[in-house]
Amino acid sequence: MIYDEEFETLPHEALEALQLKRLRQVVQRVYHNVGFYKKAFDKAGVSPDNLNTIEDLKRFPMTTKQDLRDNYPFGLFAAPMSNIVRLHASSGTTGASTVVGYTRQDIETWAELMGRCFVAAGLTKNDIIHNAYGYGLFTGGLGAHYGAEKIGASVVPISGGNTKRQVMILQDFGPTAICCTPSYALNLAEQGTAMGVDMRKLALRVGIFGAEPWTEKMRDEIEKALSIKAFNIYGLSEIMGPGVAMECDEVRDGMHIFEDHFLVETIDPKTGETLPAGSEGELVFTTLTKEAFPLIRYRTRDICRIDPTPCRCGRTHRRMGRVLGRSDDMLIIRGVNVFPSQIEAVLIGIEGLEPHYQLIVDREGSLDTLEVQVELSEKQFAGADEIKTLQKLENRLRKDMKDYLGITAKIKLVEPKTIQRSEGKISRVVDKRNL
Ligand code: DLL
Repeated sequence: MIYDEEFETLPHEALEALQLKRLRQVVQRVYHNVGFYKKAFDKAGVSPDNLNTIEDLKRFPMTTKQDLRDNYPFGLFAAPMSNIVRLHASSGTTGASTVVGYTRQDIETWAELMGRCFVAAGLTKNDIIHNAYGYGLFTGGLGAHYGAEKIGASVVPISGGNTKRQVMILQDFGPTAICCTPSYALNLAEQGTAMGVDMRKLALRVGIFGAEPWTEKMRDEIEKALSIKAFNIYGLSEIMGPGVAMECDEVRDGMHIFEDHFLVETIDPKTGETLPAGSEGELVFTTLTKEAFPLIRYRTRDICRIDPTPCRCGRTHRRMGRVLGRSDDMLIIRGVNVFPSQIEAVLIGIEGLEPHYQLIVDREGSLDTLEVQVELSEKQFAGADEIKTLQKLENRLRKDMKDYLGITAKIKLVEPKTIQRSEGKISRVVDKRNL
């Protein structure tokens, strides 16, 4: 089933013509409404008037997460605050996190695109959707919510957490579809089973999972544990939230990027050069229809490959493969995005600790775990015979990590000079999850 037959199956030439038309509009819009872009385009010697083909976009500068931080919170908005009806922010970040705004029309577009995703997974107004993506500043909850209402389904806005209650609601309300992160789906299955519930006998038949990397092996596990068909959905707050790309029911091999709304390029993350179709590289998006927060050539840091071959389902939009990794050091722990530098900032604020640390990410059962190993200062170590003092320090660090970054971590204080020192490029992260 296809939600928007006309736009999702546009022949290539028509799609490109539409993209060019929209591209010109958005580039004009940012040039005239956002000081940052005017400056950046002028500096690069490009003008919205020189945009005659889509190829011409390559001469325009790229936008990075740092640019977003530098313009925190609203500096890149292209619409006046009076036209903005919603704000979201990327998860797990302190201070200069990424704030995104939406006009009423942006919310409508987003709901439409999420509607496309649900229909691509075979859902209709007869479905009940258990939406366990977090509601709040994170885009997952409300994004999926509006899409579910858009197709007329009944949505259960359960949000994240409170797993026992979720299991009860899954039994009592009989939802036919579930939305959450893949790791939470496994966690739910485990906890439900531990409660004595046969999780394969629920009414669930479809799951829509994203917001963090996962594998085909996890797909198999989830499908078996819940007896459902599992779909991959991709998105990021900066570009819109969930619903930038979605697998189709017919093939489930790659996610169709909604190319009438997002122009995608693949670049070499080291040189910034555009790569030929089908190569593995970093995805770069330009939003074509957003009003409040358009982005031109935004570097996602997500590494993946785009499959340009036609899909059996009839959609003409190209498909992106699974996200293979990131070109920066951002970690996604239980759906929360966090940079090691943010953890460092928390450590530095605590007396008695040194900024020598190592992060060990692992998976216990289906849940991501983070252990922070951090060195005590010499002075602290010398006077550390009091276990109570050390425990206090550990608790303080655990609490600060939770308060500032939104993540729960295991803390291990280690002796001075025991953490390996850099001999060039330091790797502070040991990721044992094998994703
Ligand atoms: O995670 C939006 C979302 C919500 C997508 C619900 C899907 C479902 P952010 O918090 O801004 O937004 O995180 C965006 O998450 O750049 C990827 O690195 C990663 N990511 C998102 N979807 C997938 C996926 C939401 N299907 C960052 N596979 C992105 C792998 C994903 N990684």
